[in-house]
Amino acid sequence: MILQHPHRATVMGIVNVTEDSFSDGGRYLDPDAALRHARRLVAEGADIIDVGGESTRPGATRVDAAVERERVVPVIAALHAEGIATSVDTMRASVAAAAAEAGVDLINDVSGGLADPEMRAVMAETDLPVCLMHWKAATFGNASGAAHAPGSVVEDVRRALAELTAAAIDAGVRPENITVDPGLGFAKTARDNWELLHNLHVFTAGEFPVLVGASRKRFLNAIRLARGLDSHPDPATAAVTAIAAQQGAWCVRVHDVAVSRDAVDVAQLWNHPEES
Ligand code: PMM
Repeated sequence: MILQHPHRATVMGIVNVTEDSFSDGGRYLDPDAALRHARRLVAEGADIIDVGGESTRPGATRVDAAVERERVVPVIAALHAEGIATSVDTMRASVAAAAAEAGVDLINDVSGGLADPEMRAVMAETDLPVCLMHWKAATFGNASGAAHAPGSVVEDVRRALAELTAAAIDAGVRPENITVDPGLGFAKTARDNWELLHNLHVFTAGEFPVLVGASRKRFLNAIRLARGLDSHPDPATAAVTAIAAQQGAWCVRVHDVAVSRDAVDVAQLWNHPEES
């Protein structure tokens, strides 16, 4: 399941069933709206839909576990019934376990298994693919703040991901189920995010498939804002997608699937003209 296509990056479409996510908060809080949006993303070329019930944007506060579960489980169950692959974007073991019952295909934990002491056990018991994201935070309340000394972010993240993957394996997660994510925008400066992308090869050369989540993040919006233009980050996201796919990223997590699906298809054919 992790490798959807041997020569094309996987496209993960985002459905945030939240009030306040980075860019689509409040739009899909109603399960029917979330489902309609997910189906549209699949029609546009998404391979998997990432369903989240809790925002991590700077300034966000955590929601109750029960609220988070009630937001994501019905959407995951309905998509599963339609044969659509899903991931659950959660830091809570109980939500991940409920999502697994509902048929989820991947557990995406932005804390990399650190926020909830039970999470790694659930990852191991469900035997699902997992995404372990890097986020250096004391409380995992929200993604504000910068946590890296200048020039150290690539090595910081590389080392931290090595620790997260080792801890998951110690807890019984099979290495074949593990994917990693440098955590763009999570307690990182714009420079940190660009350093991580500049050094993406450091991560893609590692043992685990790499997910890149740059979509609509502030450091991308900044490109247009610096030119005095309104923020419209999806073409910039698609550019990141194309380069990340070209450099061997396993997956891109994006809001606007259509442009990023074009970008991964371009990267695929660029590398494998025989597949045209
Ligand atoms: N970013 C957000 C939420 N979940 N998961 C992974 N694996 N990687 C990310 O970069 C990531 C994530 C925040 O973005 P959103 O609020 O727009 O969903």
